[in-house]
Amino acid sequence: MPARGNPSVVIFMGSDSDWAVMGKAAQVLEEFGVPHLAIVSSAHRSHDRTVRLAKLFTRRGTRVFIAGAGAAAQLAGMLAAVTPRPVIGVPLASSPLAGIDSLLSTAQMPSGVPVACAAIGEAGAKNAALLAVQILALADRRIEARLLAYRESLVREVVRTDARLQKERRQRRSTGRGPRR
Ligand code: RP5
Repeated sequence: MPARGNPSVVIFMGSDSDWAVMGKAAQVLEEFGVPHLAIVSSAHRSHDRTVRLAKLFTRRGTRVFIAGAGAAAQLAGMLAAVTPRPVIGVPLASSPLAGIDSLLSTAQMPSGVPVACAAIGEAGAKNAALLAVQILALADRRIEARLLAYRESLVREVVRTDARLQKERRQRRSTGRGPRR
């Protein structure tokens, strides 16, 4: 059982085949310097172990759980049922239904046991990690400062890409080739 340490965030995955996408969540947490663990444990194939691990990490002080799963994705809901900590679900497009199945399975929790549901796939994995960082930032000024710096970097990136577009358009107009976009 991967029970070492006191990670602030634990990422659960239903299968190791989910890692290609869920690794993006781990990467974001790494970038923000958030102690985390990534664990393969299925809601269906290893339900007792999944519940035991969720309870163990709750006792150890894990603040947020992230659950990435595809198909009939019960993983996030199962974690939410056994921990009072926030659970963020990431629906994965690993079945012939391309994530619509896991989106509905993750989002449609009955009243009383909430799961925060991110977008399908890679954007959802990254956003789940960012949302976890935002939750941690409520009680950690250093993480909040990193988050604000990250947000500023997003603005700079938009300004940079807009400046590139404006320059391209000016050049096209001045060479008489007309705007392409
Ligand atoms: C889900 O079934 C997993 O989360 C995964 O997305 C999907 C397929 O799992 P594998 O058959 O690749 O192990 O439970």
